[in-house]
Amino acid sequence: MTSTIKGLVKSETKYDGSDLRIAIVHARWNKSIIDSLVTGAVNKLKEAGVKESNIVIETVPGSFELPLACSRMISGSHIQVGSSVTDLLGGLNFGGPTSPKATSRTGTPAPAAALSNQPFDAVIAIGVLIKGETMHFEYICESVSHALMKIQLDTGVPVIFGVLTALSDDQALERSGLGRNGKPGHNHGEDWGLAAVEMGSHVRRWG
Ligand code: DLZ
Repeated sequence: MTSTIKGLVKSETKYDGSDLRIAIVHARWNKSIIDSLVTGAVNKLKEAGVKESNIVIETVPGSFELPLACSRMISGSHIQVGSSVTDLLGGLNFGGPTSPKATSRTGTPAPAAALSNQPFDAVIAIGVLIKGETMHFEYICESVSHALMKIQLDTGVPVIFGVLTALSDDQALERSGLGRNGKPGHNHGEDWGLAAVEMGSHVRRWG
């Protein structure tokens, strides 16, 4: 077996997400890869104890729109934005239209328990940028990564960098857990879910 020095070492601390409220903002470009990453992140959030009703999901067209959405999610977290993951389960329809109020998939109001005005402890920004023939990729990667860093430093709310910057479809497939050539790859969305719980817990402790 080959060993590698690269990658994230699992934390020795087990972080408890049961009191955390987490937002996921994801782009819809390259959606099959996005869906896998979002599912990975949600699975790890729930494994760490984050309640479904405290996971709010918002979508934007492309990665370029992620910073503004994250910023507004943080500043407006006292109002209802996005959809609670509770409403999206049973089909994991993460790409649906955003709604100003959490509503169920049948259009009826979500149960009161799904509504919270607790500020977000962390926001996970998820996008998949795949290099094409123009300079689009470089401009978007550069501006989005800088903007997301600025938002977390300006607000003090952790913004998890869930943007894959892939040079090929294969790289994106491998890093989303969808795999290539029969190998499953690693779903980086799982790491982002864990990072959100760890950073959200740290920030609460740091005050
Ligand atoms: C325009 C564009 C291109 C070419 N590629 C991607 C991509 O690979 N991943 C992604 O998330 N978004 C892409 N976009 C869309 C931009 O992010 C943005 O949505 C539009 O330029 C509108 O502002």
